[in-house]
Amino acid sequence: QDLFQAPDYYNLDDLLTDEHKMVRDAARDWVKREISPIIEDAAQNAKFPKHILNGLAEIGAFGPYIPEEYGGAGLDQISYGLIMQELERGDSGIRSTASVQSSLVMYPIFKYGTEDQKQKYLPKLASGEFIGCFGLTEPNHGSNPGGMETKYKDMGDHYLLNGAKLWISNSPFADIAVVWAKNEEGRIHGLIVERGMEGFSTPETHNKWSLRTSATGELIFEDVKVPKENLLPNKTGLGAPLGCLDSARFGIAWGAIGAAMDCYDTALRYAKERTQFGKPIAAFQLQQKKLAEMITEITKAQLLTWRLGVLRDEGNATSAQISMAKRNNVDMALNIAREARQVLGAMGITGEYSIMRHMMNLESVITYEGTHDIHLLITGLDITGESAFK
Ligand code: TGC
Ligand code: FAD
Repeated sequence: QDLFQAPDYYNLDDLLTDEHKMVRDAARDWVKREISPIIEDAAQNAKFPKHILNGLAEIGAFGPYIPEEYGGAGLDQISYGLIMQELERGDSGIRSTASVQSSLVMYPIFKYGTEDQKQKYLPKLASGEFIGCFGLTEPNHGSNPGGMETKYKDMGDHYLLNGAKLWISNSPFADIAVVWAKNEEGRIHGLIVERGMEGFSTPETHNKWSLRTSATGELIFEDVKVPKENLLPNKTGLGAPLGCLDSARFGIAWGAIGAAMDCYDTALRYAKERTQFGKPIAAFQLQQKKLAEMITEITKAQLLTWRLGVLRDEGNATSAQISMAKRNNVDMALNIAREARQVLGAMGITGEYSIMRHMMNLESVITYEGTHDIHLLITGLDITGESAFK
């Protein structure tokens, strides 16, 4: 039975509208009903639970902020954040599937695509009939995607695509891939590649100790003929994929709070129930210090993301502000997972509790969408005006 109770130490619910709370509670109930009972088994067996795709679509997790005319839920950014928070409370891999679909596949088609592309793909992505993936990272270019080697050539009536992408969430079963590649002048463009195109394959990456409920793989392009109408025409250059990352990083900043909340709630309940030396371990100062620091950090992160959500809804959030929230909140969640695991002693390493799974998942979350180091450098650049990347 899922006993999770969301901490709200500063009455942050007062800052939410009725719609926010309704959307959040629907996602929370769905996670309790559909994710909690199956997630440990899925993680132990490293299997993405495909049967949940319809449910994710029903709670509006695919394209929450995409307008209803394209099948999206037409919600604001705070609602999007709250859905990601609830999903990641269940598992980072489930949130990953939803953030890739929403921010890395639907968002670029919505923002940079033609009307025909929007009509063709968005409703099917919103309903979960199509699953998408996003190919930016390459074997030789992770933190520095601008160095990408994947390229396409104009062949007159089609483009010819060659190259490879690595570490791509959802790739093994995705119906479409939004792929970033350079043209003959070295300018980056987005292309929609469909499963079944000749020369396109998506081998799965096995033996991950992290994000085991999410399928990760490669995208390999060997002379793939891509129809010209599959090019996203309305934004080019590295700023195009980075714009999608802003949206996904925003969702991750909220998602990480969900994972942290689950670790804290589990550790608090355990500490009250577990007795040693004739007392509940919650009565010992060292355990109280851990728990007190956890709720403090969660509360700070909640305030940060709420404010960021307001800024984003106003259209005023900068990329650097989003980067700071992603870095801070994922780091916070990982530290809480490590501390919470210790509160549970040996029980903390088992699959009876969610903490170790969150902890392992968060090792991916602190790496993807820009590593912790890269996000420190983004803030460094923003406040000093000096780029320390190169
Ligand atoms: P730089 O010269 O700074 O910028 C190139 C152009 O991009 C513009 N720009 C942005 N535009 C929109 N949003 C942003 N966040 C932007 N940041 C920069 C910039 O203005 C410039 O435009 P223009 O018009 O002047 O050309 O680029 P750089 O090569 O120095 O790189 C900067 C750096 C290192 C910050 C960037 O490359 C970076 O963020 N690297 C990290 C890579 C990364 O995050 N990869 C993520 C891959 S996807 C993924 O991990 C999905 S996991 C999904 C899941 O399962 O949840
Ligand atoms: P590298 O870039 O090789 O970095 C290695 C180390 O060097 C890191 O510690 C990094 O911080 C450090 N470093 C690099 N540059 C600097 C610098 N300038 N200064 C200081 N330190 C530096 N990508 C996609 O495109 N789509 C996806 O769907 C996707 N899903 C993913 C799913 C999972 C489970 C994982 C683990 C990754 C996924 N990624 C995806 C890839 C992810 O975005 C990259 O792993 C990430 O950007 C880091 O790249 P890298 O692994 O090549 O590390």
